[in-house]
Amino acid sequence: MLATGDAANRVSTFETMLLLPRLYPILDAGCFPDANAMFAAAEELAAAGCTVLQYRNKSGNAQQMLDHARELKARLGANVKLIMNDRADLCLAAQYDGLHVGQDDLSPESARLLIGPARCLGVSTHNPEQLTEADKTTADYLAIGPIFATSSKANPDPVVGLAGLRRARDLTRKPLVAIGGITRANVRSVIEAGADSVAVISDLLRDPRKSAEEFLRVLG
Ligand code: TZP
Ligand code: MG
Repeated sequence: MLATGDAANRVSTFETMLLLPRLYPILDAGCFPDANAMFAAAEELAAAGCTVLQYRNKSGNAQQMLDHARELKARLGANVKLIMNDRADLCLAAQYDGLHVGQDDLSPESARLLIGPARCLGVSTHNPEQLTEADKTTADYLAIGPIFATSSKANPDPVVGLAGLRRARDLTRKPLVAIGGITRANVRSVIEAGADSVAVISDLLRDPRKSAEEFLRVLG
């Protein structure tokens, strides 16, 4: 286990950069009519070349979430790394590659105690103060958002905009994921403002394979 003082040594490790490609799709169970539609979308995203997916479910119970998580892992195989949203317990039970926590979840250090040093840990932030705090932890990457208005999140924090993203870029050397309202039409501006990666829900829902291929083309 790394001591807190070693957090800086985890910054931009080769492993994290490999794990964190430019496109970071989030599979939000609430955006699909049923689980099979979500599994099919996941397979389409993998076929398009996505190598990391986050599983997010704000309304399922633990057993439903674990069943979904295991099915995603079984269908996608070892070439797609899987990140569990919110739940360290389900990250471990489903043997996922990483965990993503927000400001109302376990603290990054508590999450790290549970998932251990080898799994990837991401932390959501919404303003410079939160980002600066998260930067001091053993998080492997930080997320900042919403960059633009989003309808995929209940009670979203205020939009940070591209100016907020540029400021966030100046505050951390950790890999930075931009999230919130990112589409094929605006993704280039998000990368130019300093994001290493973009997390996307809604602009991957309709024809996931084609949409992901178009994102990946723009992202180079
Ligand atoms: N956190 C900040 S914005 C957001 C989350 C989970 C939702 C992003 O979804 P979309 O549809 O890409 O705006
Ligand atoms: Mg959360």
